[in-house]
Amino acid sequence: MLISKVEFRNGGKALAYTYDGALGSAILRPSNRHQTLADILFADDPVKLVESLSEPMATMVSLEDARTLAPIDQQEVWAAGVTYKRSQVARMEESETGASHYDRVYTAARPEIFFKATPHRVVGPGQPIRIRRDTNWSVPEPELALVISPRGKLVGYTIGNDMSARDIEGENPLYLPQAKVYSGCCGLGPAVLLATEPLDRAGTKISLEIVRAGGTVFTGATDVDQMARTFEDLIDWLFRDNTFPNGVFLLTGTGVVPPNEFTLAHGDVVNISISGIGTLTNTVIQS
Ligand code: DO4
Ligand code: MG
Repeated sequence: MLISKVEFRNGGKALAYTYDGALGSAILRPSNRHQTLADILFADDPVKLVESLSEPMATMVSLEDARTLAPIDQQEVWAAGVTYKRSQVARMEESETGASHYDRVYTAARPEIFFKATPHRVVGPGQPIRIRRDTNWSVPEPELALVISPRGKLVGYTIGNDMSARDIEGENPLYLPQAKVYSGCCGLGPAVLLATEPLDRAGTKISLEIVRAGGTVFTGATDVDQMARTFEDLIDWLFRDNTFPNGVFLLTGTGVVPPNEFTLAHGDVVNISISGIGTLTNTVIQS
């Protein structure tokens, strides 16, 4: 079951769900206790709750007139890094001074985990995603994002784009927060897939397509099984000496990196698809 946030032309917002695509989408009736995405996602049994709040099939609402928003309310977004071999190799190539840090963290017990975004820095499907004004080498990072409850329970998955300025990070690893955290630096959406059963890691494909002036200039793909860490391990480290009263999103690292001569440009369209979740599409701006 997929849960999304939608906005109608008249500005009204609602939560919606989709069952396997086949049944179409339905709007969730808000109740006094269930208004936000967190109210649904962090409930004891989200599927049962959604079923109890959903309009009967006969009154299903068409979502054609609605636009999908990023599936986030008050949560912070964090990110894990160098969890795929491809990311380790790319980072070692780009780094002028810090290559061995990436090498070591790939195999260390403690993963790299960094703060990525607050909700106001996150863009949803169809919204412009930004490259920094002071970078000449930026890439999107297509990542599986975990949705985690305040108690540290994995409740769902969505698509994340961990936009990165490779020249800034490469100049000095201490510049990582500037390479990663800025206005419009993170894409999320289009929907949260509820984690009702363990994810089929080998069968979950993450693909990236970058389109420029109508033509594809890069495609790449990986599957979640290429990730060197388990979700449980990453969540365990994230929650050490940290609390997340509103829950948290955790991007799990990239396994797809365009070649070193490639940089995103203003006007590019980034499509990130993950099996079972959908496609997150954003146009890139640099302004
Ligand atoms: O080490 C820097 C960031 C790594 C990252 O974002 C990734 O591997 O996805
Ligand atoms: Mg990343």
